[in-house]
Amino acid sequence: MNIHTGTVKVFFALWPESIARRGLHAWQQSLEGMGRTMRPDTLHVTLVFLGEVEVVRLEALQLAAREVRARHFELILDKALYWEHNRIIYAAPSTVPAELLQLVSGLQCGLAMHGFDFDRREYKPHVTLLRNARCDDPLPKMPVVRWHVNDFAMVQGGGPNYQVLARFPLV
Ligand code: 2AM
Repeated sequence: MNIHTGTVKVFFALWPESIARRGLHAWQQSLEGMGRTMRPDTLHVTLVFLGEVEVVRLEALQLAAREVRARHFELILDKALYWEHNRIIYAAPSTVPAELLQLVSGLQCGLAMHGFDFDRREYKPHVTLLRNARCDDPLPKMPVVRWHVNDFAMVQGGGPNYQVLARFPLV
């Protein structure tokens, strides 16, 4: 917590189950040496990023997220890519499931209705695998990771230490 402002950094994310996490960690191992590897237990897909939120509002934030109704889905991560602008290597789906987009827009609507502000940049689902990466050649092909997404999470922290504060089931 920032003791001066009484705030914590918060975001909503998909937090992988162990099979997907292991698959993503295997990708990280085949990319070793290309950058700083993210701790496997912190791998995630951000849904909505709020940034600093007053600690006294965390309960209201959790209640707002609890009202979101969205369907479970399968997320197929099948490509590793490099973003030069922030020097990360990330895992991404070739096809973004409609349910994922509905979850993000449902969450954004719910948060806005309850007076929370969040980052409104174009949504590009990804899992950051390596930071401070350098990559001149095409990345190796990766074995497909099939992730059964049954819930989403409210997470505190800006890395490297994240804490899952609450989980919300999908229907
Ligand atoms: P990144 O992995 O691409 O950096 C915690 O910081 C998570 O929120 C990370 O997944 C990070 O994405 C994402 N994040 C950080 N700042 C963000 C912002 N301003 N807008 C959207 N997502 C952000």
